[in-house]
Amino acid sequence: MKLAATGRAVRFAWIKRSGIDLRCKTRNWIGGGQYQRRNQSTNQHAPRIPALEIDGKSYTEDGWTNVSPSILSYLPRKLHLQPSHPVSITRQVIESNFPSPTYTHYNDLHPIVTVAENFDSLGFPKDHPGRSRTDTYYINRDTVLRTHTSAHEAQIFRDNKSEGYTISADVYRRDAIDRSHYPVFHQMEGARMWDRRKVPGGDVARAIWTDFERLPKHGLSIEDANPTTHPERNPLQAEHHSPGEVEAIAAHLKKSLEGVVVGLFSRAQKAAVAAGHADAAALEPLKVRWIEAYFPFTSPSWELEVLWQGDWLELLGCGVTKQDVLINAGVPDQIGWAFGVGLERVAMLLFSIPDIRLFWSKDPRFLDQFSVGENINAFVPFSKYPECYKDVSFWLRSSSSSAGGGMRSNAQDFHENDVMEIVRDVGSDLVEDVRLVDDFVHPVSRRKSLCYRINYRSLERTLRNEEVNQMHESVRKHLVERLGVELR
Ligand code: FA5
Ligand code: MG
Repeated sequence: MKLAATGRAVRFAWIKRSGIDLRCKTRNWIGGGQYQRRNQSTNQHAPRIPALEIDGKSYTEDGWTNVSPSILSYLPRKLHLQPSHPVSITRQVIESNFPSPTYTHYNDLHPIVTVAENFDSLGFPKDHPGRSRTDTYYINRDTVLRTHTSAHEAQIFRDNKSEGYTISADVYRRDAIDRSHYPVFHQMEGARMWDRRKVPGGDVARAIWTDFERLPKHGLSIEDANPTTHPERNPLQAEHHSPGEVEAIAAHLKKSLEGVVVGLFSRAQKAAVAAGHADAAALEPLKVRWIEAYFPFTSPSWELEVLWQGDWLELLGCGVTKQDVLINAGVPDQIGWAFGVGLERVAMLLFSIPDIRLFWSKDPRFLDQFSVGENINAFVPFSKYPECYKDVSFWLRSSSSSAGGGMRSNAQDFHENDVMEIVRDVGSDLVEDVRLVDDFVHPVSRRKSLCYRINYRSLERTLRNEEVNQMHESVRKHLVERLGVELR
């Protein structure tokens, strides 16, 4: 991969938002977030190492840095802590299934973590795609915006304050743009451990089954077609756990999470009936299923899906915590489970919120619809404003040029998330979705052409034509400048 020197000066912009200091440089971007400061040959100043200052801490920038000021501006929002925000209400309802003192609730852990915390401590292979700069926001080579709440697992296991915990937090991923994807969302992590040395008679499976019996019962029938472990697809950690121990952990994990889902949706259904808009779908019995999954830090692993508007929707991932994570965290005698649930995913179902961008709205017509209480009220859309589609077509460069110019969007290293990032930087929440609508390779030149359709639509007002045109022109300009593509 190449670095560009496009010859623009490095300037500093100061962004101050609700008590957080985001000192960011406007910089020369290249796709994938690579950039390089222009060499200052005038020698008026001593060479300065570029740095980002965030929350009073300074982070050295390097060739890995790909966070933008617009992404950093989300750090202070913390929707999971805003009273009466649907993300926060969802958090509180789920937390109530995991009461203290068994569970400690961590809700204010800082989003900037080390690569070691986010990936290494969890056993992510070095070539795992989650580590790539097309998927993850890097502050620098060693530091990222957490991509999941699991980034804090190892530290909390090490602190060992209670048998269980939940962590709720904002997480950041470079991703597609559509109604259910946003580069910032919120997760809740949960874990429950049992210490072999502390359970009666050292019989950890029996202790877990005893705790299992104490969990609230529910009458929901849940599809769970697979065996607890499968030698290839979902293996037992045979060197650490007996089959009986894993059966007990899996049963406790699944029943705990089924309790969460049943609790949440019975509230939503009650609310729908109370509001008088209980249509057939709202009253249908809830359909839930367990499927096998893979995570580097659990085995066996599962996902819980809910049937929603005719499709299976993934709500959470979970599994039996890898013993290596616990050994490395200095608690080798503990065994147990962990899960991670997407709070927006749950909130969208619960409150019938049709577009993930709405969570970030400061419009009182959105925010005033929700309050903390026994019941959950369905969101009443204020209006659907007109959409405005615009296409942009471009050629990727046919070959990489390592010298001079450093344009890097040849077909090999082009990544769609770079387009998404540019559109997001320019259009912010005024873009509803971005889709690839055409894709072909020229038969003679072998150059690749792509056409993306951008749907501009505000959730709060009708956009003016000229404002859409300006945004679209700016997207086109940035595609050329940052990705080195040739517009068609
Ligand atoms: C994880 O992030 C794991 N850390 C979960 C985990 C924790 C597994 C502990 C095992 C033990 P995943 O990438 O699937 O897994 O995300 C978890 C949940 O976050 C998903 O099930 C979904 O509900 C939500 N989620 C994931 N990506 C998005 C997105 N782009 N927008 C909204 N919600 C998302
Ligand atoms: Mg998943």
